[in-house]
Amino acid sequence: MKRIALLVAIATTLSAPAAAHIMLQQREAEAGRSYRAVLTVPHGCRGQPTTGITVSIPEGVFAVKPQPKPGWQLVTRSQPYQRAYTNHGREVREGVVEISWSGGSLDNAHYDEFVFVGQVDASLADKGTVHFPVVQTCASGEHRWVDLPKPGETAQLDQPAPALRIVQAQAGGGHGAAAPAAVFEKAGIRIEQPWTRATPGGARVGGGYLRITNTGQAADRLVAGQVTFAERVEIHEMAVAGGVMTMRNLPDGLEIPAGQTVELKPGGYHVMFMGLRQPLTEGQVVKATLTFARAGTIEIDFRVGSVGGRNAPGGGHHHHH
Ligand SMILES: [Cu+2]
Repeated sequence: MKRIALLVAIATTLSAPAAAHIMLQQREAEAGRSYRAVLTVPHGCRGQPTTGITVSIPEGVFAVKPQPKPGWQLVTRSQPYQRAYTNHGREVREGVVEISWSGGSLDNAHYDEFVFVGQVDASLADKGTVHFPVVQTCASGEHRWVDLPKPGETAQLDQPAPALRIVQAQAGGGHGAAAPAAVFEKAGIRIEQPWTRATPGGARVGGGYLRITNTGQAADRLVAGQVTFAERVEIHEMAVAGGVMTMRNLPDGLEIPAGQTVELKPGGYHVMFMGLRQPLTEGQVVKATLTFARAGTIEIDFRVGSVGGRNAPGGGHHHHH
């Protein structure tokens, strides 16, 4: 029994090129950056030529574009994403989730590559690894490279889905571990003192506060935000309706008139972190991306103050008790 298994293993090793599985050539990608995926197809199905490759794109890899291949028909399937992503300052809500190259013929003795590009969302850094299941169709039969590892399982999978490890992007420029900035500026928009509150255990939402000044000549508009620690970011207004203080989502965002400052503070305008994925603790600094209609995206840091705090932590107004 053991001996047969060994012989099979040797035979497989001899008959197949170095990598017998369909894989990604580059198996590591940086969160928040673009990624060029090269699927390597080293063999057909039990001697049969490959006639089709279909790959599924995992959530969080967005703005995907396949590279056409001469001799192969290219078909993509698009659908809404589970959430909105930001690409070069633009919100992306739907896109390609499946790519098929078909109608070609790749001989079992030959090797080829199938290429697409996409954006790896920053939030995938928390996931560690994402998978791109592939169905390889042949003249007769198919290989389904769709097996996913179960948590804690290290056994070799029969037909593993191509895996991509997501790593934190290397900070460019060598900033070191400097204290977080309190002022962020870009294209006529100045953001000062972003802060939020520590959340008591189990809280599902949190508010973000900051001061936005439009130093430009034209009105701008805060239209969206994105953070890794919550499912989505909304722009809210507190208002009294029928004698009751309520929060209202501003679907068109918040206008920042030219030359003016708009304050987002408790009891007024604020950004709302919906669906917190983790509690916020006092003293922490959390990253966010705000999107403006004109200025585009601006990366900022929110300092986390105390539960129920009324002012930005570590600055602004000091109260003496
Ligand atoms: Cu709110």
